[in-house]
Amino acid sequence: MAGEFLVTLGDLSQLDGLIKGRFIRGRGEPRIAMVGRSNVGKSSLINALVGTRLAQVSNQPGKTRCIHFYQWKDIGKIVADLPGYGFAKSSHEERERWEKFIRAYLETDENLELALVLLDARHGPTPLDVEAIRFLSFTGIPVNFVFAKADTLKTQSERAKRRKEAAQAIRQLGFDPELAYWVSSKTRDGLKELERGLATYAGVGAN
Ligand SMILES: Nc1nc2c(ncn2[C@@H]2O[C@H](COP(=O)(O)OP(=O)(O)O)[C@@H](O)[C@H]2O)c(=O)[nH]1
Ligand SMILES: [Mg+2]
Repeated sequence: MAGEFLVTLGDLSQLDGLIKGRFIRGRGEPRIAMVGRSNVGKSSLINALVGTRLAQVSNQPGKTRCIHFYQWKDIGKIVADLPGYGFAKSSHEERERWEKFIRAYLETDENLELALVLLDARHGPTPLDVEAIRFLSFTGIPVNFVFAKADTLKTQSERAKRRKEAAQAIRQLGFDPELAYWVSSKTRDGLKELERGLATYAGVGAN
C-alpha cells in the first residue's frame, strides 16, 4: 500500500494553473474521481486503498469543500476525493457552488477515466444519489458504483436482499449492475477485487 498526497484544488481560480490538458501538476496518470454523499465513506476508502491516514475521516459531514488528489502508486493512477454532496444543512447556494465546482473540474480534466460513485450498502441509491448519478451521466464520464460499509449488512438474507434491490435500482438508472462493487473499509472485504477492477479499468462500462 503506497500512496501519496498530491495536491488540493480549493477554488475554481486554481483550476487552469493546476490542470493542463492531460496533466495535473505535471503528472499524467489517469484520474479516478470518488463521488458520494458526505459521510458515505469516501475518505475511509481512500485510506484503505491508497494509504493509511492520507484522507481525513470525519464525523462532521460536509467539512471537505475541496478536491484532494492522491497518487495511487500501486496501480499507477490518481484518485480525486470530491466534496460530498447532500450534507444536511446545505443551502441552495452551497449546492449550486458544489455543482459548479465539480462540473468545472470534470470538464477540465482530460485524463479523467472514471467516476466511482460511493453508495451506502444499507440504503443507497437515495434520491440525492440518483441526482448526482444523473448529473454525472450528463457530463458523459463513465460511472462505476461502490457500495460502501458492506460490513453493516449482518445477515446473509439482508445482503441478498440489498444486492437485489441495488441491482434493480442501477438497472433503472440505465447502468449495468455488474459495474457495482461491494466493499468494507473496516473489514477490507471486497477491496482486492475493487483494486483489481480499477487497475485494469480502461473505459469498460462507460455509460
Ligand atoms: N461500519 C463502517 N463504517 C465506516 C466504513 N467506512 C467509513 N465508515 C465510517 O463512516 C464515517 C464517515 O467516513 P468518511 O470516510 O469520513 O466519509 P466521507 O465523508 O465520505 O469521506 C466515519 O465515522 C467512518 O468511521 C466502513 O466500511 N464500515
Ligand atoms: Mg471525506
